[in-house]
This record gives sequence, structure tokens and C-alpha cells, in this order.
Amino acid sequence: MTLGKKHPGLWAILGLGSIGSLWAGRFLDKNIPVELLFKNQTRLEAIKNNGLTIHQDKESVTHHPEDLHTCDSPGAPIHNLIITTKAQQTLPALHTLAHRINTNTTLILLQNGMGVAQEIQKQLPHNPLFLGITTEGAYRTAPHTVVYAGKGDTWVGSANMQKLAALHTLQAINQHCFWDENIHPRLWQKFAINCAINGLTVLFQCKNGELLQNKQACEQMAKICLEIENVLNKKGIQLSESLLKTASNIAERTSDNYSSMLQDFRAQRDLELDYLNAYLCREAARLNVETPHNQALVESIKQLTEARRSESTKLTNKPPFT
Ligand code: KPL
Repeated sequence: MTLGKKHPGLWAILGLGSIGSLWAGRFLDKNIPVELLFKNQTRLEAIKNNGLTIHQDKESVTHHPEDLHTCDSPGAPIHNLIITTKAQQTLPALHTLAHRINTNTTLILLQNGMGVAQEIQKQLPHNPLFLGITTEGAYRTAPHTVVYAGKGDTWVGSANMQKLAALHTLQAINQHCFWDENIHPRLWQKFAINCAINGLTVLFQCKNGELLQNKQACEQMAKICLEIENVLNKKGIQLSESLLKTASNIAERTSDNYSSMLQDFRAQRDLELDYLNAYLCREAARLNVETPHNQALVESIKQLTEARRSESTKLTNKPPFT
């Protein structure tokens, strides 16, 4: 397939975490030129030196992408930008990349959480903006190695009523990528599931499935889910079954996974909390809905993060041989 070959700079991926790497692998598999954009030189070097390896079903493929740049490098305007950064990293990354974005740059946001799309629309009100959500599961075992742990579907829709001209390319490289005329309910459903599971796995320091074996976690999940449902109801978003039931099923189906938030916590990365449960609480306050259990969860995770931060500062500052 030579799709896009005559148009260098047509596609770029910002954020080479696990989902970004899967998409990068798909472009490279089909020989469609894609530029990979990194925040800093460290991960760029890791992939440049080792290639990008994707493990799937006991097989692995190593790609050797050539078009690797940091966001601050000079370059031509980007036509289609797939953004797979963590929510909290998105605006700073787009800011560094601003010299390569013009009003024709199509932005496709594929990440967990809520709130970034509004932030982008404030900064780049004229750009075609598309929002995606995926049920694929993947995790990194090294800066240049990704395990494709669970097949799933990716849904994309418009944030501002536009048509995605390049959808055919996404669908040509991923047959499980679908268009959704009204993506918002789907985004809210995924958001609700992430709010119900991710924070609790950090609080209880456990795999998704272990939440269901812990009485205290189950009780907390039930209360958190009720509050989330109240917010969704107020927004007119219908769920096909109770959130507790859906979240429990997902926790069961992904029982052996560490949630993305727990992975971030353990790797000492910033958490998506502001775009998950904290976002929910802000939205709830706006709509006059009470969310004390979500609020308490947010506070507890902030305390845990703070405690871990001061612990690691203490360790780094410790004189040797004491
Ligand atoms: O999407 C997820 C995540 O970890 O972010 C869940 C559904 C919780 C699966 O791990």
C-alpha cells in the first residue's frame, strides 16, 4: 500500500505511549509515511537506537521508523495530527508544536479523560477537531517496547460537526476503527468507566480484577458509580445498564491489568486525575450534583501522590552509607 506516500508530512503522531505506539506500528506496517513526535530526546533516542517493538499474540514486530522529531524541532505544517498524549500533557505539547500547526491541521484526539477538547478549542478554535476512544489494551515494558494486550475497537467522531477527510486512511490501517456521528455519549461512557476503576486501583494498589475481591473497594465503587450516574443523568447521557455493572464487568474482563493510572502512579508520572474524577467533581458542582465520594477519592489520591513524592525526594537527598 502506498497510501499517502506522495505527501510527506501528511500524518504525525504526538505521544508515543502504548496507544500511540500501536498506531505508529500500523502506519509503518503499511508503509504510510508517519512522523513520530516526542516531548524530549530520551524516548526518541530509545526508539531510534532500538526500533519500536510491538508484541502481539506471542509474536513481535520491530519497526525502524526514520521520521522522528521532538516537538520543538523545525518542520513543515502537519496535515493530520493524531494526539495520544496523556490528557495533562496535551496542551503543553501542542504549545511546543505550535509552529507546525496551522488552521488546516486536523487534530485527532485519542486519549482517556474529559476536558482537553474544550481546552484545545479555546486555543485552536478553527481547526477541525476529532475525538476518539478505544477499548484496545496495551502497555509498555520498555521505552521502545509495547505489548498489545487486548484487541478492541476505536471510535472516532467530530467535536465541531466536521467530516474527517482522512478517515479512510485510519480505517485502511485499522479495520476496527469506526466513525460515530455522535461520539459524545461514547466518550462519557468510557470516562465513567475510567472514573469508576482507575482511581480505586491507585487507592488500593491493585490490579483491576482485585477490586472485585476487596469488600471495601466494592463498597466504594458502588458509591462512586452512583454519583457518576447522577452527573450523567443530569447531562442527559443514558447508560445501557448500571455503571456499577459495566465497570465490574470491565474490571473482571481486564482483571489481570494494572489500570493506566496505577501504571502512571508506579512510574512516578503525573496522573490523569484532573481529567477524570476531579473533572467529574467540577462538572457536578456546575450542575449542582453532590459527589462527596468522588471528591474524597480525589483527595486521597492527591495525598498518596504527595506522600510518594516527598518519600522519593527524601531518598534522593539521602547521603550515601547512612
Ligand atoms: O481503560 C482502562 C485504563 O486502565 O485506563 C481500563 C478500562 C480501566 C482498563 O485497564
